[in-house]
Amino acid sequence: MRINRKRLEESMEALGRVGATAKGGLNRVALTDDDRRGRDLLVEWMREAGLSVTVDQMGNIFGRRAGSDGAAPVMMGSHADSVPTGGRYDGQLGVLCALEAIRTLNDRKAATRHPVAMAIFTNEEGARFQPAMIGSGVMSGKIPLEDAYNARDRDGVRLGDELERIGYLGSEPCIPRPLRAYLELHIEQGPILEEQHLSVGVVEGIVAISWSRLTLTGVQDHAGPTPMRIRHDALVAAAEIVRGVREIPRKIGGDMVSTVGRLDVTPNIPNAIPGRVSLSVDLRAPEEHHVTRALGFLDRLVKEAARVEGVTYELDHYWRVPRTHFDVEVVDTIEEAAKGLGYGYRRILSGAGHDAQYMATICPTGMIFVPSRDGRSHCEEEFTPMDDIEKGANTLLLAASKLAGAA
Ligand code: HGY
Ligand code: MN
Ligand code: MN
Repeated sequence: MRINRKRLEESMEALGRVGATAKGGLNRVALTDDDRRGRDLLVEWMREAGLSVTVDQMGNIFGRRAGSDGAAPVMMGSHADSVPTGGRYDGQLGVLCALEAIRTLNDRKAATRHPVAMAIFTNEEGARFQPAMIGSGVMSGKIPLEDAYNARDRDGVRLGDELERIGYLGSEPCIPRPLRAYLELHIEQGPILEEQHLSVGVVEGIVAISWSRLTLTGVQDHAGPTPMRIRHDALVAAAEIVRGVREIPRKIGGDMVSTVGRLDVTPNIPNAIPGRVSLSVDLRAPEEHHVTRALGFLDRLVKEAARVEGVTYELDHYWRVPRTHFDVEVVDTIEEAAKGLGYGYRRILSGAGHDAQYMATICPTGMIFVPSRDGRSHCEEEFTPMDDIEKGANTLLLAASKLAGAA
């Protein structure tokens, strides 16, 4: 049993046109009209594949293919939202490979003991609404539903209102359900598989992640007459902090990474001293205690930079996802599938967060990676060769069929 490469490629093309950028990337940010169009297309395809489709309170979309007994389903999935000017593979590839696996089971009229399901999780990217992985975060009981509904984008728009506006505020309770396993295919978003000329990554786990938001308040003033000696410039303090955040991985060691990805300046004009700056800090490491130590460094760094410049600050470490270890049996099943298919593979750790990180807290979970050209992602250059996608999708199909007890 192998997936239908041409059909998968056609689905990738069609879905990739929804929110496509001129440079071949994707701009399909969560709960926008393009996200709705993408969701509508996927729901149409899921229904055509004979799945019973439900939408839960967080707009997570589920499709279910009946099994021969009432056992807990084997679920495959990922997300369909992208970062702004992102790529056409992050998330949507996992959703389409899940659909293609189900379509292939249908082609073969394959009976499975466990039902086979697929999932499309809301706002995995955390680009518009923070934090990331919010749909699976609520479903796994880690993020309260009301907190998710009250998340606001930079224009102050509420997530709950947007779900309603695009018609995906479902009634199904967004709660943990019994699952035999959850499998997610995803692009690696790093350079390892390509460097080692391998097609499949058998993912053993995901790094620990922490997101903080910092607001620095100085004294907004005129850029001309205000003497340097009396300035309290929020952007100068922020600059010190950005440099310091970059230094944290060198101080901590290991494979820690740190990023200031967002920085907003007020009033952000040439002739006013910045009165307020808000910025994001993303810290990740394979070792949980490294993230904890890094947050201690960050606290001290911010306190000192604010003191020197005479500004005040609010620092909120608002999101933390622990280091994730995937289920041994599921990881082994994925490895056996890749080995049995004769594909070049290796075990690998994910540096990116995924819905599988939350799903791993409620059911046996594993992931399959396919290579990213030049390791690039969260950019329009994101690309994965179709040969590798086909191998990843066949590995997913085989592992899911095995776990579902295909006849
Ligand atoms: O942040 C992440 O790692 C994922 O892309 N949401
Ligand atoms: Mn993703
Ligand atoms: Mn992503």
